This record gives sequence, C-alpha cells and structure tokens, in this order.
Amino acid sequence: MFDAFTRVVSQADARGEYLSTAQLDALSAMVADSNKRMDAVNRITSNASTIVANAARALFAEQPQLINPGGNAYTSRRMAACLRDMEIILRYITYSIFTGDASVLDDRCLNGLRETYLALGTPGSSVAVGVDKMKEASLAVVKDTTGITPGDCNAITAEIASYFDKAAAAVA
Ligand code: PEB
Repeated sequence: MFDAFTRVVSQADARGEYLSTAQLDALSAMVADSNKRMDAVNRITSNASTIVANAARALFAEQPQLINPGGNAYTSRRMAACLRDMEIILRYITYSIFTGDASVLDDRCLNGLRETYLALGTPGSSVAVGVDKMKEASLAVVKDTTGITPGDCNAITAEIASYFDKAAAAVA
C-alpha cells in the first residue's frame, strides 16, 4: 500500500536516484492543497450512508429487475450484501483520496472483485452503475460551496472522480 509520498520514494529508489525537483514540486503542491483533500474526505465520510442509500435507490429505480423476485438484490440478505458492498467501495475510495494514491483501493478492494462477482453471479455492470451514482453524489457534496472559502477544486475533484472511475471500470 502506497501513499503519494511513498510511491515517489519507491519509484526513485527503483532507479537509484534522488527525488527530482519535479517530484518535490508535485508533492509540495499536494501539501499546499491538503486542506481541500481533508475537507473532501470529511464531507464524503460524514455523508457516506446517505450517498450509499441514494445511489442504491437510484440504481434499483433504473434496474428494478435487481429487486424483483429472482433478482440479485432480492431478499433482505442480498440487499444488505449489496449496500455493504457499495459502502466498502466508498470507504476504500475515501482512503485513496486521503493518501492521494489508488493503491489501497486496488490492493484491498478491487483486486479480484470482478472474479468474485462473476463467481457469485452478481452483475458487475450494475455495481459499476451504483459506483457511478456514488461518484455524482460524492462530487456534489465535495463541490458544495456552502460555508467554505471558495477556491479552485478542479484538481482534487478530478482526482476523486478518477478513483470512482477506476472502481467502476474494475467491475464493469
Ligand atoms: C465483495 N460481495 C459479496 C461477496 C463478496 C463481495 C466477497 C460474497 C460473500 C457475501 O455475501 O458476503 N466483499 C465485497 C467487497 C469486498 C469484500 C467489495 C472488498 C474488500 O470483502 N447485488 C446487486 C447489486 C450489487 C449486489 C448489483 C450494488 O444486485 C451485490 C450491489 N454482493 C452483492 C450481493 C451479494 C454480494 C456478495 C447481492 C450476495 C450474493 C449472493 O449471495 O447471492
């Protein structure tokens, strides 16, 4: 598991080189902007259950066959498993946003997930739609300017979007 700092160190070490100016500048920019990162993690974390519930509701409204008899989220046991899966994915995405690196999401959540869904007969493409809905909801809470000093959040929101896209692509 890497974060943005250890990843750069690992890459430099693999080449036997000192950290480059470009690497130091990039990390320095990341530190300078870290309040945005912390705010984003905090906002998504504090709204996690709403984000998951609304995304699931929207997914089932679009794909009602999932909750009809015989569907992949039919019975409360499967519904609970589905909501839990979405919550797990969102949690690992918040870790990646915090560390500025996708490896925790890759290694501990997405690795083998496609195969797990195949084995379970759970439609990965539907999970991907759920993840996409969590992305929209999460970006909406992150971009909400109520009660904050407005600033340029394009870099952090693009990075956040990339973690959701990675999770959706891993199971689609
Ligand atoms: C992944 N999900 C399920 C299982 C596992 C995961 C390992 C099998 C064991 C169990 O049922 O608990 N676990 C999950 C995960 C990690 C992990 C992400 C990462 C670390 O350890 N059903 C739907 C929707 C979708 C869904 C499309 C969006 O209709 C999910 C939610 N996952 C779903 C369902 C099951 C499941 C299990 C319904 C139960 C499948 C079944 O038993 O039939």
